Amino acid sequence: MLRPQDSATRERKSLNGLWAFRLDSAGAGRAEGWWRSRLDGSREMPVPASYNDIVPDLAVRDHVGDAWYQTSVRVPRHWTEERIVLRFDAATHRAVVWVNDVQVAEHEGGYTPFEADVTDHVEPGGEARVTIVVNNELTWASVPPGQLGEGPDGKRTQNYFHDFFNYAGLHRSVWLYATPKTRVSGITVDTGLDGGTGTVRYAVEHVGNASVQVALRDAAGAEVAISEGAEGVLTIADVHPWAPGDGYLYELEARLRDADGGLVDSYVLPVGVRTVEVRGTEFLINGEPFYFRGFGKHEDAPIRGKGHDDALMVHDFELMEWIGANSFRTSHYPYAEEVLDYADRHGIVVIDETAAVGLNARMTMFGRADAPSTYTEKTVGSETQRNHLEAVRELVVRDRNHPSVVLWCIANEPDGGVPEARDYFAPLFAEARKLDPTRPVGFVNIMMDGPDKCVLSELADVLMVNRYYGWYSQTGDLAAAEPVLEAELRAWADKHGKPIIITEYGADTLAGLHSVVDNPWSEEYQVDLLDMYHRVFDRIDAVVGEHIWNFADFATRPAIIRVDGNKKGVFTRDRRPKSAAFSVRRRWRKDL
Ligand code: BDP
Repeated sequence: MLRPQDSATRERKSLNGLWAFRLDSAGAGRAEGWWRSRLDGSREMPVPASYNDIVPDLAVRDHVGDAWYQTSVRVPRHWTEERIVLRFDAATHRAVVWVNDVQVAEHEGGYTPFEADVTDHVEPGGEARVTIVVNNELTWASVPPGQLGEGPDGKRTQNYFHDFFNYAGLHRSVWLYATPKTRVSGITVDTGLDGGTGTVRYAVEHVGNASVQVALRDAAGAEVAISEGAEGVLTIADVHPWAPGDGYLYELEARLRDADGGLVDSYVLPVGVRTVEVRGTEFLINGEPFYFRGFGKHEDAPIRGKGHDDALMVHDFELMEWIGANSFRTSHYPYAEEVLDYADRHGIVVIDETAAVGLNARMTMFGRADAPSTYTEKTVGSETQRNHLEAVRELVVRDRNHPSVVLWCIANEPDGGVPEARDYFAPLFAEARKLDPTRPVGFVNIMMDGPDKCVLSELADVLMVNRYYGWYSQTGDLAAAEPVLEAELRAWADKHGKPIIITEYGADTLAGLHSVVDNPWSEEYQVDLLDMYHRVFDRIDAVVGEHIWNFADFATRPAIIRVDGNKKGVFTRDRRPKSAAFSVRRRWRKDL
């Protein structure tokens, strides 16, 4: 699905702003047809944003069920010959959309876009009512999973198995856009390097009768290659590769022409020419060993929750540059496409993750006698797997043209210690590889499934592991934690001979709490714990990356191990540095 853009033949109109909004715990709106008229009793709600923290009311913050958004849009009057499309960059976690009285779209999954051709339902020059019901319920079948329950007052309650707040709403932009009826409908590119020569293998899909021409321009706008036909290879002499720290982008323009040579459609795609390869225990970008320095992040901020915000995004990238990070993981869901565009332009490397977090009954219900096993038809079963497969597809299809993305992550900390895990995961790995044979595929391993236990690591090209020695075990005892960490990482290296990225390690830290002795929660303890991990990483050749958990403190639901959220950030939630930010910067910014 191509993103909306303004081009020689295309135009888009943002629907961002204040929408009418109404909660609907009882689910009455679907039966009563709330889309048929103006939303009664609504309040105003910003889009994009999570709705949860906008209103100072627990009933909004902890709402479970449907929430309705409505706006009206004036369709540009000159869109008379066009195909008109309504697109949501995300609606968390599922949605149904109406234009005026007609249902036009339905989508499952909170972090990938969807759209509807609404040409037949709107009038150029006229106004159209757009209504969307967004539902935030998580069940065993959804990705991520959760469990619905009932409180003593008969109210629906939501339990879930991931450690971040279940924000919901319209988190990303909404667009009305126009394309010609004969149009480019998809583009994929794979790039290669051979000495100083670069190649861009492309495939352009289109709808309607037209011939395809593809041109490639360099960053200065000079045309460097041109090709006729829907598929082909563009060759670039003296190529400027995309590389970590050097986000050099070419611009590929796909043009459709009619029989007289007239321009029918034009779509412009930024392209970075680079290669990715796993060889032995090395992770190679453009044939050079790459070492990941950075963070697991979240889309999370006060007030707006998971709503995309350009100011916050640019600030986060600036802080990452300040500290010397060269990469991050989109833990634990696909991020806004604006984030990947920025990473492309700035040479930041991305591990791109699906929303499959918390597929682990043993972990999440630890110690409970009634803990179900993870992979059953009543828990993570075939319906979950179908949704998960679709989540993998939507991620790869959405993001495969981004040079910044170098590795697909299918899930975070699933239960990988039981044989059923393989049956569940093997088709997901196969699908990712089928859709994109050019990138390695992995998943993130949980601490309790060590190298002798994990049955999934065989399937992965790269080992990604989250470890919390010195925090969740050996708490406060770094001297005890160090040898355990080292022994385990060595065991992984010996067993698989694959590159290892430590995708999470860290300590909850309350900014402003200081201690002269190793004292968990203090700023000094975070510094010391990270130092200890770094010493170990430097002793093991197979370790090719360190992603600290987390870039910044983030919201979680209330829990006795959480003080106003998860505090493992190197920055606070409002992006102030803790002491660790400076010590990490000294390690990562050797140039200073
Ligand atoms: C890991 C999870 C991450 C949590 C982290 C923690 O992958 O989402 O936030 O632990 O406990 O298990 O801080």
